[in-house]
Amino acid sequence: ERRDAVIKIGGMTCAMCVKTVENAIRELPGVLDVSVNLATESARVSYNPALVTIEDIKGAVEGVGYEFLGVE
Ligand code: 9UX
Repeated sequence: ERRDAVIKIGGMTCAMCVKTVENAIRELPGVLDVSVNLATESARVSYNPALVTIEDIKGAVEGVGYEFLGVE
């Protein structure tokens, strides 16, 4: 199964922040694709919900020092 979610992320101010968040989310087993947008302070994530949850993604975002502001 493949599911798409847009999550709001706080605290990103530069392109390196974007890459840090993208890499943290991409590392999670079950994440199929991720694209972080600085202008909209959001990430679009495609994932297999049998393998990874929004809570896991929240943990990855917070683990690298950014804020998880919810699912759009
Ligand atoms: Mo984006 Mo953080 O620079 O030091 S990675 S502001």
